[in-house]
Amino acid sequence: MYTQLVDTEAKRLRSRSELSEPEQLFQARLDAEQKIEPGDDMPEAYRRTLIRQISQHAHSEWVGMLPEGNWITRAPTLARKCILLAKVQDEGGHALYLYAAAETLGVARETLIEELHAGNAKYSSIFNYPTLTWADVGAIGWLVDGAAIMNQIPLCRCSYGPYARAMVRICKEESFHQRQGYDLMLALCRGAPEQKQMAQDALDRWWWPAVMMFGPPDESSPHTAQSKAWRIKLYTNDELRQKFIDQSVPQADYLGLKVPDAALKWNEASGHYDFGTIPWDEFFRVVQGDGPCNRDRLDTRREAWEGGRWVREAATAHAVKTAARRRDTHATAPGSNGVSP
Ligand code: BYC
Repeated sequence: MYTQLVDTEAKRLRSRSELSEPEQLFQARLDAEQKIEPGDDMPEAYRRTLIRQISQHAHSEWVGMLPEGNWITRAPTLARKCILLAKVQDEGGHALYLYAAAETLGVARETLIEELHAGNAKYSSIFNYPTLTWADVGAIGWLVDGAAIMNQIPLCRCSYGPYARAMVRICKEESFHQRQGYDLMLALCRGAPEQKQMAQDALDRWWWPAVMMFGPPDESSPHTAQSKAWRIKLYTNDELRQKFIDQSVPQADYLGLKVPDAALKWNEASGHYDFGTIPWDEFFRVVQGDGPCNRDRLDTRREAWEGGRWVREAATAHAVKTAARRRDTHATAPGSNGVSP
């Protein structure tokens, strides 16, 4: 019934008058800020865009457990270990809500995971960088979760109901993650000079990758215009990036750390920070699979999937047996429709 709304050849958003009648009706629902639910009629391109974005988001959470998980055994105190363990478990939970949200669009979780393991699915570029010191755990919480919240708070109001609802809980947890990261950085910055230096080194390495998490610049983002029209995205990549920089620079000042950007300067007229050249070549290299840890991340996920196969099989067998036992008990219970004792 629907034709594709995006002219992918020209990357041009079709004007309202070019839409078919069902497409116009669908757009009117979005413009009225109505939520779209799983059983609703929707253009095929809207459905595919959501599967693409939600599954990439789920994979990011899933792979995103690895850089920090690497530090659980080496956290410096019991309290820090418990906090980090809880945070990494949360990320696993986020992946599960998001895979479930994607499944409401008619795609199986196993198919999405196979695509990830085959190297055909994207996940956030940020997780292809190594965590070299304990301070990296702080930098990830502060900057990576900080960037994630900036991007994800608007998603709580996006047009697809299951995605928007999943994001509400995810954002609450991300907010705790961001605070634990900043608290960790603060402890290091108030500690010995060597600890402060470790925090500065982590900021130097994570700043630009975090700035690039928001995606390519608006002029080279193929999906933003259509995703905004569909109210999947409420802000562009550059708008969110600017908000993130404006929020993070005073936080770095408070820590007594220097953001590694010589061109960074408050612009009184615009009310925003001006910033230097973003290393986009690096971003595209990482997204295309050639970052410092891309191969390692996928190998680890594949090994975990294979290593956990017996657990999935045992859990499934247990569920089948339990269901059969429940059916038998029900069938033989007095007053049931089964055979009376
Ligand atoms: N990395 O037209 P664009 C977390 C791809 S998890 C890799 O702007 P769109 C956390 C993009 O997919 C954080 N690829 O696309 C977890 C597209 O490729 P395809 C994850 C990227 O979708 C654990 C192409 O570039 N957050 O916070 O309109 C521990 C063109 O881009 C990236 C989400 O997933 C990237 N950074 O906008 C701690 C949020 N950026 O599909 C923390 C939900 C772009 O054409 N997702 N690409 O092959 C979104 O909001 C949007 O999908 C994006 C990209 C803003 C990311």
